[in-house]
Amino acid sequence: MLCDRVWRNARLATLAPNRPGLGEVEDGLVACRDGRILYAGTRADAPNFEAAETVDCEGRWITPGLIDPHTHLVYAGDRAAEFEQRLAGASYEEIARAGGGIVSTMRAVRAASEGELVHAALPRLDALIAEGVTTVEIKSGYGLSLEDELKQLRAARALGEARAVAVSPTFLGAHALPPEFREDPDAYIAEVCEQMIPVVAAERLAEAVDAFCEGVGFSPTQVRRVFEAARVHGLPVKLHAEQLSNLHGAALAAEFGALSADHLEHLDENGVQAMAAAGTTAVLLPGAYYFTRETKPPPVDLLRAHGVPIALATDCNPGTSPLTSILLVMNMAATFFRLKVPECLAGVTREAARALGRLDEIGTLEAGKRCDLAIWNVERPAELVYRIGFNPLHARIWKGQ
Ligand code: DI6
Ligand code: FE
Repeated sequence: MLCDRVWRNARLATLAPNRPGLGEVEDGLVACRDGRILYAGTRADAPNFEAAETVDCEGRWITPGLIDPHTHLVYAGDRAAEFEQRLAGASYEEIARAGGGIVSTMRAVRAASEGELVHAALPRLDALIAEGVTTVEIKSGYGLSLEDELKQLRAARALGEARAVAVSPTFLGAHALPPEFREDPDAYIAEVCEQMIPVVAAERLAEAVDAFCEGVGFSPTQVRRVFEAARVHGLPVKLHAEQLSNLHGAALAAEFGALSADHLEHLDENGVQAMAAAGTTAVLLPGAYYFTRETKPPPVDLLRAHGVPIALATDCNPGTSPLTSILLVMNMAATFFRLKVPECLAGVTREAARALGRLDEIGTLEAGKRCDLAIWNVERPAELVYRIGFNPLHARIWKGQ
């Protein structure tokens, strides 16, 4: 059988569903044609491939290319000074109320050009790529005006053109209240629903709509309006829910068939049940948990008991998770949230793909999917979760290259 490339003499963590654990294959082989996986499995069962190029993996492990399904990668400026204020005793909410927080990043983003946003975000994207990330979700939400939100989404798209990585852009206009709407938050929500979402949808600048459902963000009633507008324009939704308090955002998201509900430290069993019934993925963000010194972990046992898929992400953002290591995310999820090794690896591959609504395209090593691979210098997959601050990536393949 003709193909472009074969990776042989490899051990595979296929993450294929219906297989236990990591779907491991000893003496495995991956064949690629036209950027797609033609075959991934044992050498013994493989057809005879005639490949233009054959790569000997020398026994290394191959996983699906890693996926970061929740980031705010596109922003300008930094918030290191606020970090110092927090070290001096100020809380995240106090800083936000004093005009810092998300609004200070908004000012920096508004002042930046699209090109400057791309330039600022590239080192963060490159850090993720260096750890085997082949797909990254990127949210807007620091422009908070039509023009500036569009600029952020265009910068996200440009990042995907600048690097060999797939970008999945999300519109997060309802992230924070811009100061010009301080007296009338509902008028800002109207702007998001009536001015921004229609343009974002028409210009195909986002694949989904997100919101921040929180005391310092928007109320469930306001989020509902955003979700209704998204539905009218055919965009799936996801939600920052139950991060600092329980406003029952996850159940609201589930009511709209959300792709995911994210954070979830304060989620209760009703919310878990609603997510399970709707097929909504839980995206856990241990970087934000760590950086804000949260002490209440998300209800992982309940998520498991109800069969809610669990994904993991960096939440890379300047305020609560200045983190650009997906490997460290896995380690933190294991240490803080007690996820098992297969759950951690599935969380940044198969379940992350599910959270993006792209499981038919990426996230496992299965024939027909995009040939996105990460090849690792490890003896066992647990090393990818166990080590702290060490990157054993040997090679990263995107679309077969
Ligand atoms: N939750 C978060 O943790 C970030 N956004 C959100 O909705 C915080 C973003 C920031 O502080 O800049
Ligand atoms: Fe976030």
